[in-house]
Amino acid sequence: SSRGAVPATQRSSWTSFLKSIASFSGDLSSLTAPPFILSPTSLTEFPAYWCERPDLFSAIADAKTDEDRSLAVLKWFISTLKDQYTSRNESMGSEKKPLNPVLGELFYGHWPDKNGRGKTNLLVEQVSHHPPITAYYISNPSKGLSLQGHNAQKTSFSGGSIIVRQVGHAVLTVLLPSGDKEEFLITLPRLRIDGLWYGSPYIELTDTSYIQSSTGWLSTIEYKGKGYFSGKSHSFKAVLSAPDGALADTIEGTWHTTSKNVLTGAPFHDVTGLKEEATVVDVEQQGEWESRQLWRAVAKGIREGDFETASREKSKIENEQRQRRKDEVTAGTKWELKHFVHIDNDPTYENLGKLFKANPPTEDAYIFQHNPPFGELGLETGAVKPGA
Ligand code: HCR
Repeated sequence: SSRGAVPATQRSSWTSFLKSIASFSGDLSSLTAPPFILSPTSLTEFPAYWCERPDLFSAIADAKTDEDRSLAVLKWFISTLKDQYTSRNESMGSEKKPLNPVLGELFYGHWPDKNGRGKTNLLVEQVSHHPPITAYYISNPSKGLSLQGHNAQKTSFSGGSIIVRQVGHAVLTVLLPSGDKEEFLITLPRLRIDGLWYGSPYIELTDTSYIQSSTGWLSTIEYKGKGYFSGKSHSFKAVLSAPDGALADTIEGTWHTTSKNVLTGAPFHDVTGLKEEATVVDVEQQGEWESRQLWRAVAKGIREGDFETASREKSKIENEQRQRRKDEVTAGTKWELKHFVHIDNDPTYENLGKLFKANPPTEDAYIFQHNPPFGELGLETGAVKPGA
């Protein structure tokens, strides 16, 4: 059968790559893939997808009731999915294999204040290399909003697809005008990567994810592909339930386009409009640990089709990392995280997770440290250099 998207010269290497994923489960990032499937972007850039519609994020702060706030959070969350899971297909033709971040890699950005929405800051740190774990802190201080989370993946292979279970969660904190704070525990959907045989991978979301508010309101989001609900790919159905468990709202649609409220028929989310990429300082101005500076030569090689250079530069980075780890063992020291502290059991996950019987019942977390110059208000990306 046709393997349309695989360049003729890379067919056998694509076949061996697929064989190696089939016989392997765990950390996909360590497998060598043929050039046509490589992306020049590191996974540390991905947390930006949480905020590429900054108006929807800031709107959370404007909701007046607990119910409206939970709906605003749901709307923002659903509206991030297109950017999180289909944007590589749009920008690069298919899902690609992102660069595997090194321990300590950093990514900073922001979305400027516009029309009173406030400035939104993005801070990302790679907190583990094997397995890859990425921690992030996104904040809109003028609106009293912050999102803290981390991401890791457990992968397996089934029926020709890669199944990715996302490990990690996010906590959204809203400072209310009353001075109280409301917290939302956000769990993440499961992914299936289809289209592998043809060399044009794309994501389908499956199973269920939750958004549990500390007020008791709960969104349960079910994901289905072709052949379910509406029969369309990227379908979802979200149910909002009140603290007493009563059904309050049902939303249905496709997460990469639009949805509507099933009870009232009112339009709910709409991501057919443009997204807004984070403002990031020019690579020339970035510090050596900042993602685009760190991967600069590799990314250039991939973009220009000079894969020899790309792979030589990648080996340089990897060898340097190995040497660092060896030196640490010799010196009896340990790599220090810059912005986060690791905790084994996240109390917010445990407490809010109980309300919807989260599985697993506990998870670890990386807690953002409000240290100057990267304390919330001092987070002026580009104005202060990391380590300065
Ligand atoms: C699975 C994946 C790396 C992880 C990516 C995550 C889950 C990261 C967190 C973001 O919030 C959302 C997200 C979106 C991506 O779809 C997902 C990536 C898709 C592919 C990549 C694999 C490690 C690479 C597999 C190689 C294939 C494409 C040949």
